[in-house]
Amino acid sequence: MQYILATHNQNKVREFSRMLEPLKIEVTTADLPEVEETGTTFEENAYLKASAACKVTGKPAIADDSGLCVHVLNGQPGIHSARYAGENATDADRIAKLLDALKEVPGKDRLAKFVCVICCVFPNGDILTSRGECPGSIAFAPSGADGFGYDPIFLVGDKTFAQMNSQEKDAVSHRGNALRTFQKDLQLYCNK
Ligand code: ITT
Repeated sequence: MQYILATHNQNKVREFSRMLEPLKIEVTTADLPEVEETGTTFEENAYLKASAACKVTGKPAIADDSGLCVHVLNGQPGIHSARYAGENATDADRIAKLLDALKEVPGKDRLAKFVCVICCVFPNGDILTSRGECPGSIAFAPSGADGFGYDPIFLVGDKTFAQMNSQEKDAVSHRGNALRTFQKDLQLYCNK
């Protein structure tokens, strides 16, 4: 069966493609309209994106809603991570804004987690939802050249996500954890 990967974020496409490869399911992108993310949770927004893509294409659709939750900022930017510094801002703008918000915060209080919720909606209305998290902390300055988004300032142990190679990131990341659960759920669903 062919699945539509309902995202406009090419970095997510790259991570999904490399992690879904062993699953032997055909995943493809499509030219999809932007969906307004009006939900108040990662779960609601992932469902909005997946259900809209399923409706447009008539195929099962997989969406990812993800973000960075900083404890001392009461979980912000959270579901607003993509637009934290405004509509047309760059990754560098978002990172600068977050580092500025934390400039008085000492290392021990810079705890954060990345969250990823994957939702798959089938044409018959069935829904699979998987959540993955990755605990870490926010660095004082960006380091590393790999990855995307907030990767240069998200520390797991002594390395940022942007200092890890793709296998290292996938092994611990929120998306890796969500995808491993999704993989098991999808297998169970398909064998029902
Ligand atoms: P789609 O909705 O089209 O999938 P998006 O980028 O708008 O793309 P989200 O609404 O889920 O997706 O926003 C997620 C944001 O959180 C993303 O733009 C990054 O800024 C950040 N983010 C998510 N996963 C990340 C990761 O693995 N590394 C770094 N930043 C990440």
